[in-house]
Amino acid sequence: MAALQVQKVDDITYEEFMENFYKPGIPVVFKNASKVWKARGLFTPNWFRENFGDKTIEKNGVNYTMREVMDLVENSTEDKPAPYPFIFDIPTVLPEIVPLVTPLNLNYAKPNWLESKWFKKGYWGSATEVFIGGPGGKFPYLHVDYYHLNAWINQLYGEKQFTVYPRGQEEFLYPDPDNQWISQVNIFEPDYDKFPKYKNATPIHFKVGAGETLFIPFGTWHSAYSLGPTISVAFDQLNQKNFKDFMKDVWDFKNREGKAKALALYGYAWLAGQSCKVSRSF
Ligand SMILES: O=C(O)CCC(=O)C(=O)O
Ligand SMILES: [Fe+2]
Repeated sequence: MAALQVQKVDDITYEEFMENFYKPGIPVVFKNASKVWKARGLFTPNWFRENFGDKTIEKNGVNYTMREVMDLVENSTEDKPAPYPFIFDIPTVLPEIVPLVTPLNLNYAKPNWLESKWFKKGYWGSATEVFIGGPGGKFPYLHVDYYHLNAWINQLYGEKQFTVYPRGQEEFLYPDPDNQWISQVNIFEPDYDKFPKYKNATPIHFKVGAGETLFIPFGTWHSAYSLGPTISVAFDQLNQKNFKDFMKDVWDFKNREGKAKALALYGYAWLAGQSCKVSRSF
């Protein structure tokens, strides 16, 4: 029987996390995991304005400064929402905050081969990013994350509503035939004439507040809705458990760019995975 709610846990051990959530692939919210980050309690719209006000970001073809982004999300309303999400890539755009989100793994998201030198950040669908949004901001589609990576979403300011679906509901969710990772259903306003089987889907809605961390196991369909001005830090995880599915995606994605390229990159990723497995340091 699929879980119809997402549990919130406080101070569980790493072993408990692995047994009860990681291995069976069950989403969970940690109430306190990010207490090991200096970012917790520190990240606010004003803190970003004061420290990084001039950093710029492009969204839908428009350039914004951090200051403008914060003004937009603080003035956003459900009726007239600011664009969502604004994303700042941490390693390239905000490297100064890396020490504030260390250890990235929170002592739970390990092993993480994406932290090894073999899997350079920004490739293979992996990213470590700051997400900024305002009330009414909706993630544009229901989806599973590319490359079958696990996602870790750390809510550091404000509250977001997440929606996840128990595994095995693909047939109710109408993945786009050209892009299997994205659902054709607008879950915020489902068109049941077009997507009648969506009636059988059992979305699980829950809120994730400041200081909380959501673990989304690979292959879990999900989406998000910003309930107020929000700041979160998201990162991905890869290891032995999702490596086989990851490799299949590497093949499928890279094959679109030609067989020779796919072979070379597949070979590289396979070797990188073996190195991580053997070194056991991630
Ligand atoms: O926090 C959110 O808006 C969800 C982000 C997400 O699911 C993604 O970037 O893949
Ligand atoms: Fe996602």
